[in-house]
Amino acid sequence: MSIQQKIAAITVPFDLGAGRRGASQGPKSIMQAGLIRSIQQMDLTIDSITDISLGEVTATAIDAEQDITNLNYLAEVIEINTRLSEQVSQAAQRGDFPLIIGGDHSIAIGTLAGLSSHYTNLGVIWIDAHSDLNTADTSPSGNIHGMSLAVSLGIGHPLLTNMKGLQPKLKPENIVLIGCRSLDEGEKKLIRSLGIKCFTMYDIDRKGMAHVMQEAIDYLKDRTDGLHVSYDVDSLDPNEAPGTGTAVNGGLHFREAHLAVEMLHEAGIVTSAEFVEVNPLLDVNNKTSQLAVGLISSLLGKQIL
Ligand code: 5AB
Ligand code: MN
Ligand code: MN
Ligand code: MN
Repeated sequence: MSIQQKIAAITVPFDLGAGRRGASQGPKSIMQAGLIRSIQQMDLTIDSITDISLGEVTATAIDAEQDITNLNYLAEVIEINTRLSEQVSQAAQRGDFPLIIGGDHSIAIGTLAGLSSHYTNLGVIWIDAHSDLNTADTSPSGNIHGMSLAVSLGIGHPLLTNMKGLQPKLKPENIVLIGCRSLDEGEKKLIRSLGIKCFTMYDIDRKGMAHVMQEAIDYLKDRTDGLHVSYDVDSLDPNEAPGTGTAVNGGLHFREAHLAVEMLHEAGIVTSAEFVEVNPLLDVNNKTSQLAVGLISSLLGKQIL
């Protein structure tokens, strides 16, 4: 983001895309951990804070659909994401920096739908233990938070992929995955067949986070005209981020997780971001909410010295 740019914070207290409840309390907990104070200390301006809540779900279009197996809470996921996509699109239109606070990762569907029409080559850095590239056919759970990146590529149920018309929202060559260590078979096939750039935990161990991030930045900076950071806190090791619903061992350490966003800030190419999957019900002493505040602040330019 540029220093003159204003932040449009959008909170999404939604967790029906996940298998366990609790991520809906993420935004409140992250706010209580001092997000706004931390942003203001950096002399950045918050233009607006908009809360997207789930209204009454009138599932008529979906009731008429026959083929909705293995898509848990499809109507609710569509409803929340449709609302979110409107707000994100308006923020981007105003020239603000959209900062989305989840909520489970299914909300990336609405974020990316809202961003896509503002860019011809939107890039995405997806920092996550998972790749969220399942479809109803490949998902072991039916939970839509494990499908959001596939949906944004135009792969999935039409009621999800058609959101805001234009589709697909992303091109596979404009995506970089970072931190993967739990991929389902269908996801592995898709990553290989589409040639999606993927830095697994093996690559991070082998090359180091600084090297991986530099490669990711160099790869994306020339081919994209906007860059969205989609940060799932389960990318971190469960010792660092216990408050998340789908924790996987062998994740990013505290400094690696921060270095990633520090380098993204320094590169000056990030145009929007979302932080998702904080579940305060599973947290220990608010550790994960505090971590999220630190990561968001670093992405927005907080420096150690
Ligand atoms: B998260 C799993 N691949 O599809 C599935 O946390 C987990 O947004 C998905 O990355 C985790 O259910 C989704 C097994
Ligand atoms: Mn995820
Ligand atoms: Mn994940
Ligand atoms: Mn998760």
